[in-house]
Amino acid sequence: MADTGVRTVRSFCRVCQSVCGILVDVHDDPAGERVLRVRGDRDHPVSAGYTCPKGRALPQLHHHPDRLEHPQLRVDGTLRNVGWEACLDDLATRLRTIIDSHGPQAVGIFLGSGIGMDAAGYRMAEALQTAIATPAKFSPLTIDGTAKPLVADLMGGFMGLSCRADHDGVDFLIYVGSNPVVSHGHALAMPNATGTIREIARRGQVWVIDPRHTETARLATGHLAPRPGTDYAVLAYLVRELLVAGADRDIMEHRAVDAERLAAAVEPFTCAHTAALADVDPAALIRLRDAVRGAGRLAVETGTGVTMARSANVTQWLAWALMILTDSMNRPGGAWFHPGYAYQLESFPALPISPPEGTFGPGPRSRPEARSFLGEWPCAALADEIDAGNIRALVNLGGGLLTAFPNAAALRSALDRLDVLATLEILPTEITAVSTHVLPAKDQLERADVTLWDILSTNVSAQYTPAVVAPAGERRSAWWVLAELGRRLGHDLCDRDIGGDIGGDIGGYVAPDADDAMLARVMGRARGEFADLVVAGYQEAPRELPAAWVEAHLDRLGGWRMAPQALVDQLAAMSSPEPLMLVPRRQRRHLNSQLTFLGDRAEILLHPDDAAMAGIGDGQPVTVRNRLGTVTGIARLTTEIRPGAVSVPHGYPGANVNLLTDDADIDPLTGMTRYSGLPVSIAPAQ
Ligand SMILES: Nc1nc2c(c(=O)[nH]1)N[C@H]1C(S)=C(S)[C@@H](COP(=O)(O)OP(=O)(O)OC[C@H]3O[C@@H](n4cnc5c(=O)[nH]c(N)nc54)[C@H](O)[C@@H]3O)O[C@H]1N2
Ligand SMILES: Nc1nc2c(c(=O)[nH]1)N[C@H]1C(S)=C(S)[C@@H](COP(=O)(O)OP(=O)(O)OC[C@H]3O[C@@H](n4cnc5c(=O)[nH]c(N)nc54)[C@H](O)[C@@H]3O)O[C@H]1N2
Ligand code: SF4
Ligand SMILES: [Mo]
Repeated sequence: MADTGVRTVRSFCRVCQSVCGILVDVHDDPAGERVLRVRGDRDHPVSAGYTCPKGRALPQLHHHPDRLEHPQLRVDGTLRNVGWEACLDDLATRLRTIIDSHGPQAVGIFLGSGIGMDAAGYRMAEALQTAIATPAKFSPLTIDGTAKPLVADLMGGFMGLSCRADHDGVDFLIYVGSNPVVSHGHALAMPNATGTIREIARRGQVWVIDPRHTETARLATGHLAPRPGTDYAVLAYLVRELLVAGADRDIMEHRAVDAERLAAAVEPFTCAHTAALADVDPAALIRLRDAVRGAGRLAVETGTGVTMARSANVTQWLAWALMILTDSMNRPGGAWFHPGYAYQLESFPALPISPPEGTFGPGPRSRPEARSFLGEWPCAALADEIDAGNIRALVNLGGGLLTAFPNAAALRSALDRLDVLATLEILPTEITAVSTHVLPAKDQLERADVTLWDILSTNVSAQYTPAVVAPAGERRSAWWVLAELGRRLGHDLCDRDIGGDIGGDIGGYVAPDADDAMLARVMGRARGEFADLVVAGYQEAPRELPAAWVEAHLDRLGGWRMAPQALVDQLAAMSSPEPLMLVPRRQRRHLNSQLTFLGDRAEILLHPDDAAMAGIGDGQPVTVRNRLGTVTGIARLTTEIRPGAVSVPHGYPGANVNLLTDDADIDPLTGMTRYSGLPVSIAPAQ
């Protein structure tokens, strides 16, 4: 190896939450390190050699010619390279002035997907937000899906119940509005989803409920294509039928409360009513019902097709109801609850039990109807809060904002009103272009890291990677940038608890390359020693199923709450779907607004009948329209999508679907934006 100058570093990919094990080949050239290649690590205990095109593109991302290298400050309308001192001094002075005259809530913080995969950076961002004491915290929670924690809270009395299929044992798996073959799972890490799903379909049944015959549906044993947003009806029908016959008696008697109210709520969902509402063949519904009745245990996995719809909460509720009624919760062959690796839920003497009406806090002043959920404000309220003059500075930590938030046109003009827009990024974006401060961060190959979202894993594990290469230019670790900003605002963040033990020895100033010291603190309360994780790269603890801590929690709860009133009310208020509705979808070679240079295009999938009615041909530009705006992409006519659904991907600055999404259209319980099931019209592009 030494003679070729090529070394191989074992790491893990942090483009998405599947955190595949990778081997990175680096050429140590006197002119600088060159990242040559990323390939799958066959010895990795979870991903076993799997990678996708996004992970394999890390060398291209790292060496992207536009990568940010220097802190920039807007002077007289132009971004200029200045050193860290000048940039951070200016930023801190301006934030201090804003806080002094308008209060801490005038500073908003967005913890975007970019910092979401940077463990020390993310924890330091939380510490900064706590130190500033601003309630104006935003994250992808309210633009991705709030239904999962909400339903965990309302039905299970604890938001931290993170439920997922027991892939090793499940013989009957239903996907609703998720396409893991492309996405690798929603709120669940599925490297090599294709292999996992094939295996389950071989030994049992996999059903996909999706308006599109997706890549995942192609591997499934059954597919149902209801009209967008009507999945709740299909699940309500299954729950209704199980309550008539097939529900587990023992569970009904000892582990479930309010079953009568659940039965009353789903009573209207007869086969005929459901078939008409969802526009599916009644015979297909009966086949699915019979399969469910015959299955014994099962698991239902939902994705963004569900969590972004108006019916998000009720659909998630009924998915859980189905798993509870079949005695699948906390059972092999059903679903399990992740206890956490960096934190350990089973070590709590008693998990807190939340009130039946849920847990919410006060929201932003400009949007009285929007509440805070999980300590965050709805992303959909950001533009209004800026327009109202309540938020005057925004710290954007690795976020796409305009391609991610609803009503991009309104947000764009709101951003122009800000006194301060500071963006921590690795590449220039349409947000850095309008920022007052641009803070260049190390990319994932330039920093050591651990798996922050270990609860999304399919097992109880953690990973560590060293930095693969040295950072170029003046790029710094996100945690260092935030700690230095905090220090200038009078907060010693390096001395704070950022997830682990308060390390006595690294308070005060910390060298910018002390990534490992920060990671040790992030992992301070973890199951294994950080020093051992550094050596091994991967640590795993046994998975307990059934888990005693879940049963103990249910004992204290008194059984699953089968019919939370808020959800019963939302179900009763559901209205009929519109004739033509926009639905979201992920594409293989980009992640949200990232990696669009790999060649994915804004292809809009249309059923040939819908296209013919609008006079649109295959491969022609099509304009999708509603009262807010238009988005234009290339039409692809295909019978893989059902009539009445228009599938539009997101993440393209030049074909931004968020010109159509409405920041006023939020879930009244949680503030989640509606991105799925928007009424639209289509026409050939002018
Ligand atoms: N209409 C519509 N809107 C949607 C969605 C949809 O389906 N439809 N999906 C929603 C979902 S699920 C989500 S999660 C959000 C995502 O929205 P965002 O959280 O805004 O995510 P990205 O667009 O991925 O932007 C991430 C940014 O981080 C930067 N970045 C990459 N690596 C690093 C790094 O190592 N450090 C730092 N500091 N930055 C880095 C990238 O360059 C990129 O600009 O969008 C939501 N918006
Ligand atoms: N390649 C790639 N991978 C990604 C991402 C990416 O951008 N690209 N993004 C990552 C992020 S941030 C997230 S949150 C996850 C999301 O992961 P998933 O939720 O699995 O996302 P999708 O692959 O878009 O699958 C959503 C499916 O819902 C369907 N759908 C739309 N509307 C409805 C509806 O009303 N009912 C039903 N039943 N189905 C509907 C769509 O047709 C689509 O097949 O993916 C992650 N992984
Ligand atoms: S699925 Fe792809 S993007 Fe996600 S971690 Fe694995 S290689 Fe990276
Ligand atoms: Mo997401």
